[in-house]
Amino acid sequence: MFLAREEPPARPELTVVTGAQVSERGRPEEGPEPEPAPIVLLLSGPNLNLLGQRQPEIYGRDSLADHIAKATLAAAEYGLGVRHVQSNYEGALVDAVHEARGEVAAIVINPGALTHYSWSLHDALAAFDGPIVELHLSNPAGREAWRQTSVVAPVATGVIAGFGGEGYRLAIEAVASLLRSRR
Ligand code: CA2
Repeated sequence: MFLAREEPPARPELTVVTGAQVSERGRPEEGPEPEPAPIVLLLSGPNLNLLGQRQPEIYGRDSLADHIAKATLAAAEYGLGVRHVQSNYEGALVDAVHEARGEVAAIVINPGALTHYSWSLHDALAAFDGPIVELHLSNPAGREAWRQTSVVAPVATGVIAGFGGEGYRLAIEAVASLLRSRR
């Protein structure tokens, strides 16, 4: 089948294929299967679903959805896809890390307050093979003493903290660079 610009395609995902040889299965007949975009799992811990509603002087005015949208756009620039999971339950986040194993290229995690005491999240992340970026909107090192310990940091590749929402873009850039250097 040959799709020309003026011929409306039967399937919306074919709209980007203009003037190319396309098989009945909807992919170019020649050349290898296109590689699926590597996925970055964004994990958000307890209370982050309330971002933008309280304490804007610490966490900013943007909602979590705003941050994820920006991270998704930044990831697309590097040919990366994004999956996002937010939970107020430690076990759900542990499950999400387990499910990421072998499926996801990298993890960016803002564990919320779990940062400071969740050894189960620490252990789950330790069993993940790809790069892990620990991300915080605020800079916990400059806040209350109990926030100054991270049990996640020892199993993270690196930590980005204190840059507000800009941290999401920085985290994606870090992950893209780490994945490039692994190739
Ligand atoms: O700075 C960060 O990103 C934190 O991970 C945010 C966590 C906090 O426990 C960490 O120490 C640092 C908490 C996020 C709670 O955010 C709220 C936002 C609005 C209303 C209530 C909580």
